[in-house]
Amino acid sequence: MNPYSVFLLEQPPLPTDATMEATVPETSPDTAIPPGLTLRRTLRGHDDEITSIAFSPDGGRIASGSWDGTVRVWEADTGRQVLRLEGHEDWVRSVAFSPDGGRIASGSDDRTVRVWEADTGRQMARLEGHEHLVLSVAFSPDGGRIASGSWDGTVRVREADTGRQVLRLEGHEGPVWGVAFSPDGDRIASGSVDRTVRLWEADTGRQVARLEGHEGPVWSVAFSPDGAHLASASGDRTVRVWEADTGRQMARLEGHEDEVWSVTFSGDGSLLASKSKDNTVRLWRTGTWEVVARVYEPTGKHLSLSAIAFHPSSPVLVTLGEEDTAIRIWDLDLDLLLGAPPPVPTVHYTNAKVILVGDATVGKTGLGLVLTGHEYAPTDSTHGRNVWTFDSRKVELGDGREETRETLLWDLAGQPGYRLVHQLHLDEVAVAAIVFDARSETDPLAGVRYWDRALRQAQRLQGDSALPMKKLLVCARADRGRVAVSPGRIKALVQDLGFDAYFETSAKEGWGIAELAAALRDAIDWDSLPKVSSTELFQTIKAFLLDEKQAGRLLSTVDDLYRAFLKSANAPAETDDLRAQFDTCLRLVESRGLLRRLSFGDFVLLQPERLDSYASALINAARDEPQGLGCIPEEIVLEGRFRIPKEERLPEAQQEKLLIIAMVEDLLRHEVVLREYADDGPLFIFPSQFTRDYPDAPEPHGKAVIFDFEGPIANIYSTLCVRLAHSGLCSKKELWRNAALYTAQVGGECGIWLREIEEGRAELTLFFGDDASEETRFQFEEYVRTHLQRRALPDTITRRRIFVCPSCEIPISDAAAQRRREDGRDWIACNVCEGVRISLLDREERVRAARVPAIAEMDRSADTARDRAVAATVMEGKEATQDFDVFMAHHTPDKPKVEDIAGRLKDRGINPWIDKEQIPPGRWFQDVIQDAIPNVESAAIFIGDTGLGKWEIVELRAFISQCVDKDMPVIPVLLPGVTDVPKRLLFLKELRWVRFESLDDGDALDELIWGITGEHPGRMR
Ligand SMILES: Nc1nc2c(ncn2[C@@H]2O[C@H](COP(=O)(O)OP(=O)(O)OP(=O)(O)O)[C@@H](O)[C@H]2O)c(=O)[nH]1
Ligand SMILES: [Mg+2]
Repeated sequence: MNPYSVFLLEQPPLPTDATMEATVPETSPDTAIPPGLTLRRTLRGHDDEITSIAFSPDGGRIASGSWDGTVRVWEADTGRQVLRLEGHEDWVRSVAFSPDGGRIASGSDDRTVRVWEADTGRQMARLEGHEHLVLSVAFSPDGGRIASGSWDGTVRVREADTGRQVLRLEGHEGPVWGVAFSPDGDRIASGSVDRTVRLWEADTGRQVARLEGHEGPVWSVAFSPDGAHLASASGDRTVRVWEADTGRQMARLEGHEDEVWSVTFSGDGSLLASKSKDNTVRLWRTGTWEVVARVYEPTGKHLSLSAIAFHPSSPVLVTLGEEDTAIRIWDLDLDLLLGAPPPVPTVHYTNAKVILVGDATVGKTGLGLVLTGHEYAPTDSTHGRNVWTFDSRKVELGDGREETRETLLWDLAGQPGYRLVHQLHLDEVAVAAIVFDARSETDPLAGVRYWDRALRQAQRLQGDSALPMKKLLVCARADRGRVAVSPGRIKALVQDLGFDAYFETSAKEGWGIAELAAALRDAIDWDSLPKVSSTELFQTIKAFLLDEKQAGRLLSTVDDLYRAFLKSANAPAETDDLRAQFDTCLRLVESRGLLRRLSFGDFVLLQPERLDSYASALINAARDEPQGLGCIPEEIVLEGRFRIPKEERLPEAQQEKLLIIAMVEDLLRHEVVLREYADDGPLFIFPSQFTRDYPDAPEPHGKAVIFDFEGPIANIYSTLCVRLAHSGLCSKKELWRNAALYTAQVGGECGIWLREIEEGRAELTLFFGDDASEETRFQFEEYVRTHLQRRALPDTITRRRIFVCPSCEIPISDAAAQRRREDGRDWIACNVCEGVRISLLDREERVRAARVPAIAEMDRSADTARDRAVAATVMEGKEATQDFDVFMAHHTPDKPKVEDIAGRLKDRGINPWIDKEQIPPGRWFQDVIQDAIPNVESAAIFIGDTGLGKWEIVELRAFISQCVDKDMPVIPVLLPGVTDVPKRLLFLKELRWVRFESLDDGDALDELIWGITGEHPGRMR
């Protein structure tokens, strides 16, 4: 969603009165009113676009909020405007009726929620407290409370009468755009830019579930009337339907061709309506999730996130019409909508992902081949991964519908270098087969535990919406001789790790293959997997993309791919929407891991597994670094001067460069690597690939706390090293394979030492220099603990405090310390040193000024450092592909300021076109623009206190109209010192502008980035 996109201003005239009659769109099959809907009435009156509408509980009235700052109340029957609620000092974004119809709540950019008497329009309350825009409001079903979601990332729950805040729901990592109460009032759902939906206990504010799955911001959430389901609308162009109890994702609705802005259920639960930026409202039949109607409703310039509403009890729908300036009331013919076959056929499918994991050379690829119907053939070690179709069939659903069930088999390379990388591919797995080699000379079962833990950890990261996963244990290459492990040990392992079954196989001889294939098939619980509703066109595009992939196409621009699609055998005739549909499909296929859009140059990588092979080669190269420091200069990396198996190397240098940049971006994003400046330029450091051992182990001086945990150790350790280095609490001093030493900003040393106890289980010892303050120790430990809680298996983490005599450094036994503490003593005498008392106080007890640990701050600082490193890499890609994001138009005297902002944009990975916009003497401004326009995605017009210089109004208008033709956002930017758009440029006010209070105004920069990319940075400050 880009709030800055220009849809108006096709011609230069100054803005006119918004109440004008809108032109009736020409009727084409796309814009015609679909059968089953009758337009009853259109309500007009707001002075600007409408953002939100709500029906009163008796269906008699409609409330609407608008950019004009007012809430209006209308009689549904007559269309008469009965009230105009004034008081908000900024745009109104959301409205809600109380369940008894007596009150209306509204949320606004003025950071308040107001409560109004619905009959008289009297303002009853003004609820303050949110630290930023209020984006959504909802009444509890008993009318006693109001929940509001805000840009500040919180949901606040307040008493509707007194305004007293009763709960503050914290957890989202970005603005909260959607909030809803469950019909029984027990739960609150919220959706955020952080891509999650969360469920909270309405009484206590406890977060009960985190629903993961969306790949874009969540703009709106709605419960079904029976409370069983929850729907969410997202910038990823899908609607998802979740089981409200369990958080399981039930359905994924594809079809919209742009961001989906709002969802709501009809009063009887039979329909779900969704509104999208693609200028349509779609009605879906619940349960079967078929589109039963598609209404053409072009949107306005701005976001409208609660812009559809059903009558609570009658078949009536209201939408926003005339580019969000009017309210349209529709009568629905439910018999027709629900009874007749849908006008556009919906394609139903379900995907299942089956993975083969295990150590290198255990026989995964051999199995993969024969399981997918290929002949057995000897294979080399895999680089990256293979993805095969294991099974694809159509199933009758009984009600005339048919579903395609497709199972993909992923064979992940097992070499150690991939362990870090594969952790990223273990999501949404329905069945995992962990493979081991019967005849391994060492311990054949060693890798099994590792992969089991890695899978469990990946499940955990997917929150409460993780799929239930079945696990099979598979012994491969059994033809090579008797299994070197006793049946008893295998049985114990199967029980211990909760495998669903055990198989002995030989791909070569075909032993056990049919049984394993049948077991894999049976293990898929199709009903538990999200059902996808999609369109035939999307299926055609997807099939084309997969064909291109199969044919070995590697890297292509979206344009080239699209052109190839148009020429392909099954391509439909080109329409205005086809390109948008194609782009949407690219995203949908990407979300299955089958291709990757690069963050620069409009490129699509059709073989994303190539990223894995390069990543693994790089990780190995770092490990082989002669000094054992796990690092490698950026320059060498970007030029591909590290060892890669010959058959894996891309033949073409330019393509390789782009691939490497994308690969580094991934590694930085996942914090597998640190980017640091050394004397001779930036370096990449892989903490997990250090080979040097920590010399002071096993007894580092100042041992204080030991954590014991299970999980993917290399990942946990390297991300901890990376994040601590960027936490702002301390800076990195030295790294070893198994230890890291930091210096706290306020002085004092802190260290971690890792000891692997067995595969997947480790001990992490924290130690401190004598000069480390209590507060530093406390925060350091808190940070490590939080990190482990996030990344290790939570029920495996234990903590032990070590008490050491300050004089002789001999530790006190755990039992002794515990006994003393149980006896109520906070000290113990040293056994060795006469008269020395050892304090037994721990953690908070020792920190006198018990300040809340600044974990959130440290986290933010680590996130920022990561994002900067990622941005620097993305900029490399943008430079290599001459990919500019924004044309920075400005007047020469403002250049220093504009350059300053340009620099800040670069730090965030946005590539500005700044050096080329200088208008050489004698050249028409128009010509320069002509050069720039094809190369940029958006334009920012900087207005300083000296005005616009050469920017003459006519030219500016011409420029803007060109942007309109290209559907390119234009963002007027007011530089510091300018408080308003100058009079003679008043027409710029039609556009949404950004104002910098000072050059380091972070909010303004976020807004500008939002305008440029269409994606809100989603971060709160
Ligand atoms: N005797 C015998 N050899 C096999 C069988 N399956 C695979 N192999 C051979 O064993 C070696 C390793 O097998 P792969 O399937 O490539 O091993 P992998 O688990 O995919 O290993 P990575 O790709 O490195 O993770 C290869 O030389 C295969 O040809 C089998 O059933 N019997
Ligand atoms: Mg293999």
